[in-house]
Amino acid sequence: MIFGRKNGGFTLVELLVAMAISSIVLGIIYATYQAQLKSQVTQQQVVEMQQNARAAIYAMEREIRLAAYDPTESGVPQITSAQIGSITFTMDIHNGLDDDSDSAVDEFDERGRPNVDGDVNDNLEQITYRLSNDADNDGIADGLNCNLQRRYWDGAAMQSADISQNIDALNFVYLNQNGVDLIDYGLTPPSVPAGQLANIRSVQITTVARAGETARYALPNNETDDKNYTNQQGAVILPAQNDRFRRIVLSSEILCRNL
Ligand SMILES: [Ca+2]
Ligand SMILES: [Ca+2]
Ligand SMILES: [Ca+2]
Ligand SMILES: [Ca+2]
Repeated sequence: MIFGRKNGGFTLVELLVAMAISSIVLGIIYATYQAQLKSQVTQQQVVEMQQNARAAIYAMEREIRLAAYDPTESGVPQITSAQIGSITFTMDIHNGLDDDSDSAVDEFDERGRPNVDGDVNDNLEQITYRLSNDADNDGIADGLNCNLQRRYWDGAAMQSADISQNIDALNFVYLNQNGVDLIDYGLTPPSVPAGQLANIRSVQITTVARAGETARYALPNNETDDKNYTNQQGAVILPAQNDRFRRIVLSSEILCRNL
């Protein structure tokens, strides 16, 4: 006879079995919870990476479309530098004057038209897009800590702001009216020769963005990123990194209306 039965309680064996079962059940619940949490975090990372990459492209699209904007036909605004990993351009969108003497520069006249003056020395009239960590200017990040950087003239000094994080590659292709790539790939860094800058009619931008910069953001199941990322011309702009990060490539072509 088993001692426990006499008291209507549990035997030691029954208790052990019950404990084992409940720990298995708890284990399954925990594993399911962990898996769900992980897939949720992953989805969130992917969404963040996509939003981040789109924001980068959108910001550049909007502003590069204005490159060389020259409402007074002064001939001054232009693309001043067209490299594989950066672009610098000017435009005449302000005159920097305080017309009504209220100590604030007036960006528009009384009829709502932009106040322009045929020069490119006013606020936001000179812009550069480049990577924040790319000393050799090849459009490939020199390390994991690399963002899309916008440099701008504020009317008195150059300023810079990082507008999109974790950008591994930023690639420009400059096309003439026949769709021919104007970059001389023999130059260091590859760029459009000065004499060809005025022939640029459209710009293709391609970015490769990465999700996160620590192992926490790694791909599942020991996967590695062995993809070569290419631009619209089929050229490799970021060779396979063979690390454990997730990446996305986005590309856009901008017609420069003012060129
Ligand atoms: Ca001015
Ligand atoms: Ca004013
Ligand atoms: Ca101006
Ligand atoms: Ca580089």
